[in-house]
This record gives sequence, structure tokens and C-alpha cells, in this order.
Amino acid sequence: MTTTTTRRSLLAGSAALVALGLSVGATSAADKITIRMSTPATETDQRSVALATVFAPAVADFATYEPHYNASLFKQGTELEAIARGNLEMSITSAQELATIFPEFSIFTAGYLHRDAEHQKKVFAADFMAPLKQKVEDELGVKLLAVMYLGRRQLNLRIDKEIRTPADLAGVKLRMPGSDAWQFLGKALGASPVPLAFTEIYTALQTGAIDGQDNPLPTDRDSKFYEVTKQIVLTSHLVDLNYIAFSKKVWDGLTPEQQATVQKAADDAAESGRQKQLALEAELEQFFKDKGLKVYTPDIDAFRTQVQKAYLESDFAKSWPEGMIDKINAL
Ligand code: KDO
Repeated sequence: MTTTTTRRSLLAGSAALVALGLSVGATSAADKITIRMSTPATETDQRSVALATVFAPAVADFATYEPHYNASLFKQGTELEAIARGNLEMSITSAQELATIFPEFSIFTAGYLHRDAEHQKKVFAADFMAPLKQKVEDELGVKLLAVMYLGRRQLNLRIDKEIRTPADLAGVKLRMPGSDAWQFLGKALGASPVPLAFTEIYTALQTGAIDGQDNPLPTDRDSKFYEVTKQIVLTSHLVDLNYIAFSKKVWDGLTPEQQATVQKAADDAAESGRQKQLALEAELEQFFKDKGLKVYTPDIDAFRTQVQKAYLESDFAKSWPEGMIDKINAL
């Protein structure tokens, strides 16, 4: 399906729900609403933990939080569509997924763009973000409540070969999630990207169907990728994020007080997850070394130069709002 077709059918789907006056997720005013959250992440991932321990209790007076982990309710990458169609209330979505519907979001998928977790927060809160959030809300029926820090993505390989520059990745089958923006990042790094869902990585590493994958250190530990790989190359090629995505239809059914509670719960959960993820990133290098993996820093300048050039010359860059790269860099 093309981006345009996907977008058109999704937008038609949300419009139909509105026209029918259907209530999504919300029942009668007296009842608690159910907030189903679907993610490919595990239950022990810090974003999942933050939502379960900070978000859920904060909204418990009027909502039952119902998380579904490991892509058990919706496949990775289909959650936004599920929210737009009224089949899901919440997810942790990526800029790469949003970019399949709204190409301008590809700006946030560019390697070596966000500097760190703090920079991500500033970008999400910036004035120039408001029209983008509004567009997602108006056209897809999805509210982006907060930005969650996933961490700095590093290469994690089952092959022994030392990787110093992008040229060393030639022919390396690097698993990336299955959308254009992710595949482009794999290519920009110099590798041969292979699209695969998150839940299939471990087996693909184990069987040798792929040579490696990229994820932040806390994810590598949480999903035990160290058991089936030999090295971690600290490229830090993407300071990765996820947005807390919430059904606009459900939001509109809440009272102003409840809306404020949901917003604060999302902000607090994002902050809690961010701090825990940062702490883990700082301590995990030693964990992997103790497990027998090589952990080293390659020629970051060589990676940065190649990746930034690839993005600036790409078709993605044509969809980026005028001057936004400079505004992001200036924050
Ligand atoms: C992944 O598939 O590698 C990725 O890290 C991409 C993220 O955007 C996010 O979907 C994440 O998986 C899942 O939440 C699992 O951690």
C-alpha cells in the first residue's frame, strides 16, 4: 500500500467513526474507561514499567489501564492505524511509524540529529512541533501526549569483524524495523538492512538469518540479545524516542480535569522512564563486557559524516518543514 493510500483510508476510517458518533473505548459516564495499550516492547522494558507504575495508578479513578506487550495485541507498526480505526486507545509509537503517514516526521528519524534525552524533550516541547502534533490529531485522531526516551542506538553484532567506519559494514545484514525510514538508516550506516519485527530479532540472531541488529543498551539487555551476539559497537547513531500516542476520540470523552490528569500522568511516566533508561545506559557497558562481548567506540566522526550527508541528500529531506533542521540544532 502506498503512503497516500494508507493515509487516505486511515483518514476515511477516522472520519467514519466520528460520523457514526461511535464512542471508542469509553463507555457510559458512570463507568471506567478501558485504555488498551499495545506495544512490541516487553513488560520489563523501562517504558512499559513507567506506564504501568506511574501512568496507570494516576488515572485509576476513571480508567483501567490494560497493557499488551510483545506485540501480542497489534503487530509492530500497525498500532497507529488501530487507534485511528477505534480498535485501540494507546500505544508507544515511533517517528518512523508516523513518517509512513506524515512524511515530515522523518526529520526525527535522521541519524545524529537529537543530541541527547534533554534535547529530545526540548524538541518535543518546541513551538515548531505544535503544528505537527495538531496535524496528527486532526487527520489521524491521535494525540501525541509526551516523548519517551528509548536511548542511543548501538550496533549489536553476532559477527566478530571489527567495525571502525561505515565501510566495514558493507554486506553486513543488519536487522532494522520494517519501514522505509528505518531501512534508510541501515543503508546510511553502510550496512545491508533487513526488515524484521522486533519480536523476531532474537531467533534471527540465533539462527544467523541476520548478522546484527541495532538497539539501545537497555533493550539489548532486557531482550537478552547479548546471549546470541559477540560485540556492541558504540555508534550512538540515533538518540531514539517513542511518543505516547493516545486516542483523540477517548480524550474528547474525558472531562477537562480527567484530560489534565492523563496529560500529567503521561508526562510523569515519560520522565520516570527517561531517568531509569539513562541510568541503565550509563551502567550497562560493564554488564555486556562481563558477559564476554567486545564493547568499543568506532570512528564516530566517520559515521556521523556519512549518515548526515545521506539524510540531507535524501528524498526525506524534501518533506522537512523549511528551516526546521536549524531550529532543532539551535535548541
Ligand atoms: C525496534 O524494533 O528495534 C524498536 O527499538 C523500534 C522502536 O521504535 C520501538 O518500536 C521498539 O522497538 C519497541 O518498543 C521494542 O522495544
